[in-house]
Amino acid sequence: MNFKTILSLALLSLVQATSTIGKRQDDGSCSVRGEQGCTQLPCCRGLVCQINSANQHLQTQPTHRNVLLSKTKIERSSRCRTTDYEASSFAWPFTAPTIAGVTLRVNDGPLSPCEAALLRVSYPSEPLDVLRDRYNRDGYVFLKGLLPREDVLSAREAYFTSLAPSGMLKPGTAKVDGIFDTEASAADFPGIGAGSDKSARPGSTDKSAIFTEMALKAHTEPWYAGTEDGEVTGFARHPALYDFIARFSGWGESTLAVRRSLLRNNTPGNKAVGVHYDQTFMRYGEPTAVTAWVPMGDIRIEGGGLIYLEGGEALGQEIEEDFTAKAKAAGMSDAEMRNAFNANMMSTGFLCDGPAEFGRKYGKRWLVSAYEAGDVVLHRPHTIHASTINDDPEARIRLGTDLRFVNSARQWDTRWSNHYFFNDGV
Ligand SMILES: O=C(O)CCC(=O)C(=O)O
Ligand SMILES: [Fe+2]
Repeated sequence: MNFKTILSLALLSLVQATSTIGKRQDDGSCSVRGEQGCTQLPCCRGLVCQINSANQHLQTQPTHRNVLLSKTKIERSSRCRTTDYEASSFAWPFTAPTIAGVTLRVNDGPLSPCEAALLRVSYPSEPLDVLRDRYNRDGYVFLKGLLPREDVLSAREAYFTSLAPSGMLKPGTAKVDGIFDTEASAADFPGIGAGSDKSARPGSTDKSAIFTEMALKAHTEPWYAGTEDGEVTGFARHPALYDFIARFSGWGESTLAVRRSLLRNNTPGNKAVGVHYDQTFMRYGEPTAVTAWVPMGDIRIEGGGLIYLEGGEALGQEIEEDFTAKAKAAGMSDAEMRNAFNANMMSTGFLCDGPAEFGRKYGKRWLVSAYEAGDVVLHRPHTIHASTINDDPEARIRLGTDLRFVNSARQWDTRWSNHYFFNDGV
């Protein structure tokens, strides 16, 4: 080898050493170095991922046209390559839609195609053992058509009938459709439970105070909560759901539907629920509660439905164990430990507000779906989930409720025995 060859080989290795961003790792993810440090990014099979300098994927929708902040392009071939481009060449529409031809947005931006996949579908008619195995393995079981569609739609209609005086619905539309009046300000119709500290009343406008009062009242109306004398059962106590959970959990008559629940309006233009697992909010009980997430109406894939982190149950457990080990090492009592757990989270109890950043950090995809009235997803106490921003093309308001079930023969978090009210501290 002559001197010239040695010099060019040395230069080549120097170039490679300084351009290792986007290099494929053994587990198939890319290591990406941005201004905020090194983040794991799942590589896209045959697709182009684009990130800005904060490692966020570029927006893809015309209404959210973005100015590019960085010049990095990552492609997947046998290994990831990086190339520099002029900022101007990155204007919309470069990024491929997330899934099924649409772009899904979360609180911290859009998800790229390599960051999402579909939820696994199950049917209530499948053997219970199969469904339980799936629930334990995946951390969730997505049951198509568990509830009669017409019951779900009547509950939806009742909700929007009582909320209509708030001015949230588009004039001339049917209540059951729950179409948001896009002439109105989204800030006046903030999402219940979408990230207010210690369950504080969300919103800051005068109109939002009126809306949230009405939205709160819906939680105790007979159509939803039933009546104490049992004359009216109420949607939250739907026997088809209760009976299924009693059999599925094996708790039988000890199965208790806890009273506290949140009727969540995910209105177009608002923030969605951040990344969390439910045990954070049920810390005074054993980690055995079952959450039933019940979409109240049809939800398009981009309509603001719940999303689950793939393999997120094991990660939730790891996070919990990590907290426990640290708290024990610090010699904390059980009560101190509970407070410390929540001190590790955000003040809302969320692990993080932004699902995109969270998924990239752990190199995991978000599992997404469209939902139909009658579907129910059951999830475990440590299953990590969040929701997407509601970008429904018709501005359909995403309504859902999360109903929780415990084994009353065991220790459970009795703070959940009251109806939800603002600042209830749970
Ligand atoms: O409906 C939502 O956006 C959040 C629901 C949730 O976190 C749950 O069901 O546990
Ligand atoms: Fe949750």
